[in-house]
Amino acid sequence: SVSAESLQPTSTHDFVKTVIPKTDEQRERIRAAIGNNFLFKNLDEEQYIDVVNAMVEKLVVSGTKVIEQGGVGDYFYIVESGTLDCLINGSKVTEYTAGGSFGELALMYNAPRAATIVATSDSVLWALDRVAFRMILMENTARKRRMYDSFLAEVPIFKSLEPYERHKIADALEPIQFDDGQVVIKENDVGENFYLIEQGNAVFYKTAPDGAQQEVNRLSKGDYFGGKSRWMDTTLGDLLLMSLFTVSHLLELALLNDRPRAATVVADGRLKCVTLGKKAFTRLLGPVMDILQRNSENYHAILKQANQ
Ligand code: 1OR
Repeated sequence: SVSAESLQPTSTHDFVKTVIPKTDEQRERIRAAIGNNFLFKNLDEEQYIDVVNAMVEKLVVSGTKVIEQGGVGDYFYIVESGTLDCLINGSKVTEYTAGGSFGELALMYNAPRAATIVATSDSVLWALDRVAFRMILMENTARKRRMYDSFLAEVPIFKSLEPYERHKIADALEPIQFDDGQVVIKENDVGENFYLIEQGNAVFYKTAPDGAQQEVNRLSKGDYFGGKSRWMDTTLGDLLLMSLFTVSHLLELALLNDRPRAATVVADGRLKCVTLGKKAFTRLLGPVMDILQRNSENYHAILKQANQ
């Protein structure tokens, strides 16, 4: 089981900063690899430099076991290029491509490795040692996962996710707040974000033929919006219908069907949301597909919502 104690960050004075010399070209490649990863989003400049200094480049050939389930945690990995499979008890549960990361759990909880990670093509990885990970990345990651876990567990589309899958979504969420009367999205605008309401109320208005603003809906905690009018209806609706879709097909479809926002959304009182960008949502579609297959009751509920 997971003890709170294991989440105590390594204290600063125990920590001798690792500096592994790098060429400018390597630094640039690290920048590109971690630029696509949510866990690195909120680093200040010093933390960023510490991360880059501590990273070790690992070239692995296809077939290499990077992590073995049950083993001891030493490194956290970010994928620069290549592909890797993640297996639990011999069954594939997910895969990683450029910008993906894995191996944080054993470092966070002092637990055995929860899965095996094997390269399915020659890959370039950047590895961050246990001490640097705990020192720089762990606190933010753990806080965010804790903060959003019970909330995400109550949101219909995420309800039947495994806790670990919800943690990955928590990693990708960005908080955003609005004051009373502030416009969150505007009818006919083109926007990319999907919003989940964490606290407060949002009112939806549509412009009537005579130009008047008519209230058409009101949403509160746990409800979501923003995706429906533009790309999420496509992704969810079509995805649900064709579960064999690949992510790239979905993306194509979503882009072809780009539509402006269908309503204006205004904060009614203070409104706290978390937002998920299109890129993040797309990356998280894999698990969403699985959930839908796993839970056909949810499937129909979502389909209904998507078609409303
Ligand atoms: P680790 O340090 O335990 C294996 O080393 C890594 O596999 C683990 O950290 C995660 O980064 C990654 N459950 C646990 N670990 C997972 C999972 C996972 N997926 C990837 N890893 N589940 C699969 C979710 C799609 C949950 C299965 C119940």
